[in-house]
Amino acid sequence: EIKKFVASIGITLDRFISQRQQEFPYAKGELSQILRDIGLAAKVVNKAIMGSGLIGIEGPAGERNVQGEEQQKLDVVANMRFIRALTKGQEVCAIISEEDEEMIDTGNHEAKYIVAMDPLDGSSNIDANVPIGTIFSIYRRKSPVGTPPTTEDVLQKGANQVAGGYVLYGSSMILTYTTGYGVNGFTYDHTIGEFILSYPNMKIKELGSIFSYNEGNYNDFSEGTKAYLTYCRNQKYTARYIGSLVADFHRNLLKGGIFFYPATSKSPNGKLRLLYECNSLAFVIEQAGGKATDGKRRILDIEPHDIHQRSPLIIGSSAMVDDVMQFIKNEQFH
Ligand code: P6P
Repeated sequence: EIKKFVASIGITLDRFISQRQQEFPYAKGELSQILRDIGLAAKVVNKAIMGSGLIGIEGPAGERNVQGEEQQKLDVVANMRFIRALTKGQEVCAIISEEDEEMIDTGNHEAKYIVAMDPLDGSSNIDANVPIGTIFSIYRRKSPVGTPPTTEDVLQKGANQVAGGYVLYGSSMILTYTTGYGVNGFTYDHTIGEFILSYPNMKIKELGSIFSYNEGNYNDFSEGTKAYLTYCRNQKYTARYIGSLVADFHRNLLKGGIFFYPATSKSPNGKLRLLYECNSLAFVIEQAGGKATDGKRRILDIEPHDIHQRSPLIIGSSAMVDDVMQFIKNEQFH
């Protein structure tokens, strides 16, 4: 076992995907190609991020994206890079991006897959040199191959994902994804320009001791949520919040913990996006043995009605998510 484990550590992303081909019985390499396209775009985006301080692309681009948020130049660069890589890879017929109001028809109408992505989440942190991330989900299209993609193709619940994951651009670049057969993390090795398997078969602790939320929203929280936060303090848990979803999520996945972004007065439906933030991370966390809910329902069961809809998100160690849900339930009886 040890020998196999040690041998598996040095494997590249490409080799890993090829070896795991049997996970996609119906695909003849298309899904593998999309994962490779994502890895390629991530390398290009990482290079842009590493150099952004020098070539002045970390400042606001002056435009605003569909969310009305100041669009940082790197957002634009990342969005364009992922769209270009996925379009050229020819395996994706439509893309949903946080940066684009409408669904993007790639023109690859023979392609069988859809990608929903946040090309660069946490971009307001870029100029503070805080880790940022790309979040993605991959679905099989519903409409017939050879026809233009439809809204029905992109408004699918998270449980339909064939793959989901994220890229973390931090002290190192890490690509973590699942295809429904466990979670694997790859660290980028600059010396050879490859992602190397560094976190095989990731599992989150059933009970962690980190809790992550924006304290500034505390007064907006429900009594049940507040009661749970008091419980965390009484348990002497550690409060950790970076304000960059992928960085907070990845730390909790590795160390055990819970992240939540409930509905607030400013974001009555929650702040995070269902299609390309909550669903992707919910798929990963469930495959790693954790849970993800909006406070009422399993995230992956939510039927989307709009490509940019938001959702409250409670995600992390299963025992901690169960505890929050218990506190929320108890609140209903008081
Ligand atoms: P707040 C970053 O802008 C982001 O979309 C996520 O990466 C992060 O988790 C969240 O917003 C932080 O939001 O309201 O706490 O600043």
